[in-house]
Amino acid sequence: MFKKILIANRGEIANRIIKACSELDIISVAIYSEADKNALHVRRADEAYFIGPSPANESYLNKEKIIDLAKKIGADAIHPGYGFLSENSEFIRMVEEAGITFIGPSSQSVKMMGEKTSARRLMKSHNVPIVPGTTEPIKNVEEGKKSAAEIGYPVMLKAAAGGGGKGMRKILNEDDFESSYSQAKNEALKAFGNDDVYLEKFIENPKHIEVQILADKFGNYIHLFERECSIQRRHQKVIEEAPSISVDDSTRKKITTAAVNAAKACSYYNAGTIEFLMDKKKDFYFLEMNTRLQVEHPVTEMITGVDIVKLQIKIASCERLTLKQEDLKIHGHAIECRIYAEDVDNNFAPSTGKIIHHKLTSGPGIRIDYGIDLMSQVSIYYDSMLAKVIAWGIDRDEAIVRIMRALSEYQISGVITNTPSFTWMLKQKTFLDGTFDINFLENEFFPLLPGKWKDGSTNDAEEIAAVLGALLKLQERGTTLSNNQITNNNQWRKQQYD
Ligand code: MV4
Repeated sequence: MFKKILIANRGEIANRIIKACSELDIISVAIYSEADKNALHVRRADEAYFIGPSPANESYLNKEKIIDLAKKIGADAIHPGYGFLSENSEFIRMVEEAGITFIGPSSQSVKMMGEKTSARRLMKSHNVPIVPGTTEPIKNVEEGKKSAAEIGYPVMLKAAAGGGGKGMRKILNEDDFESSYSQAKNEALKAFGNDDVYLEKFIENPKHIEVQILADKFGNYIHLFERECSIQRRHQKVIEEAPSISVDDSTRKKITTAAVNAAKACSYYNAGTIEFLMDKKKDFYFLEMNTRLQVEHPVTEMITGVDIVKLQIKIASCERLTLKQEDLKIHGHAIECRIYAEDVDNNFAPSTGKIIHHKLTSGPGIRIDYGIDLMSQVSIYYDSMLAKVIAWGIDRDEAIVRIMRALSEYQISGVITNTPSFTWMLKQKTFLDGTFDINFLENEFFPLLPGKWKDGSTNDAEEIAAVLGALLKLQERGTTLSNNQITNNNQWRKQQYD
C-alpha cells in the first residue's frame, strides 16, 4: 500500500480524499495556490505545499510543478480528484513515467473515451447502445445534410473532442444545417483545438442516467447501480439521486450490463462512470464516459455502503476487488444537493468573499462533504461549489424530508449561496412524482425568477448572532488571520492548534 499520496486538487474533493487517506493510514499531501492559503484542505492534510499563483493554469493545472513536487517529497501516488488534471491523458503518462502511480485509469483508456466518435465506434462494437447518428466526423456540408436526413431532424451536432455539453448544436431542419455546421466547427476549434464534429439524433426530453463502475487491474468489473442526474443548469448538476425513480428492475439490469460492457471495451480500471440519455420509453443511449471520480459519488456510497475513494486507492495499489456483484444491493435512497456560491436572483452570478460563519448540521442519514470553513476565501478563480448536502433515507420520501430538514439547518455566511432554492425544487410535483427530465430547471424554475420562488424560512437571526459573536472575538483579539502567517503552513498549523 502507498505511504504518501499527493492530492492534486482543492475544495471539498481534496478533503474527501484526505479522509480516505486517514482511514487507510496513508500520509495525505495537499497542494495550494495563493488564493487557497486559508483553505480547509491545507489545514486538514498531513502536509501542504504552496504550488503557485491563484490562476489554475499556474497552480492546480501545472503538470511539471506537481510532478516535481511529488518526486521531491516522496509521494508514491497522485490522486487527481475531479476536474483539473483528472482526465488529462498526457498528465497520466507523465506521472507514470516519473515512477508515480496515478490513482485513476490508464492514460490509454482516458484517451480512447475522450475522442467521441472513436468512443461511439468502440461502444457499438461492444453492444452498448449509442444515440443513432454518425460514428465518423462529418467531412463536408453535403455529407452532413445527407446523414442528417437519414437520421431524421431534429439532430445534434457535437464536437468530437468535446464533452459535457460544450460545442453542441441542435439543428431543426435542413435550411439551418449549413450555418449551424460552420458555427459548430468554429466553436469546436476554439474550445478544443480540433474542429471535427459528428451528428446524433436529438433525443426529446430525456433523463440523464449514469452508472458507477469499478474495475481492478486484474480484469474484475462491478457496477454500483445508477444515479439520476437530470436536474442540471447549463450542464452543471444541481441535485443527484441514487437510485433513479425512473429505472425499473428490468431497465436496471440492461443499463448496468451496458455500462460494464463499456468499461470492458476500453480495458478500464479504477472508478468510472458511463453516462446515458434515457427517453420516455426507457430506451437508453450511451453519451460519454467520465474517466474519473465524480462529484456525485456520495449518493452511490450511501445506498451501497461502499467507500469509492478508498477502493480507488486500493485498486491503484494493485489490490484485487474482493467485492462481488452478487454481494451488492441497493439499500434505501440517497439525494445530494450541491451548494454553490451563487446569487440565484441575480442571474446566478458567482458570489465571492470570506466565509465568516459555517455551521454544519447532522442527524439521521445526513452527510455533508465540504471544502470551506471559517476564513476560507471564495474566489473567482475556481468552481463555485462549496459543499454537498447528502441525505439517506429508507425510501425516497424519507431522503427528501431529511434533506429538506438538513438544508434548513445548514448555515454559511460571507457569500450568497443557492441553498434556499432547494426548498422550492424539492417541493415541485414533477420532482416528487419523478416525471422531471433534463429540462426541469429551464422549464419550471427559470420562468419564476427572480424572487418568486422564495418560500423557505431562513435562520437569519441565529446566523447574524453567530457572525456578530465571531466578529466581536476577532475585535477583542485585535486581529484577523493574515495571509503571511500561513506561508509555511505545517508550522502554522502547529502554532494555531496545538
Ligand atoms: C444530447 C441531448 C439530446 N440529444 N444528445 C448535454 C451534455 C452532454 N454530455 C450531452 N448533452 C446532451 N446531449 C442528443 N443526441 C441533450 C443533451 C443535454 C443534456 C444532457 C444531460 C443532462 C442535461 C442536459 C441539458 C441539455 C442538453
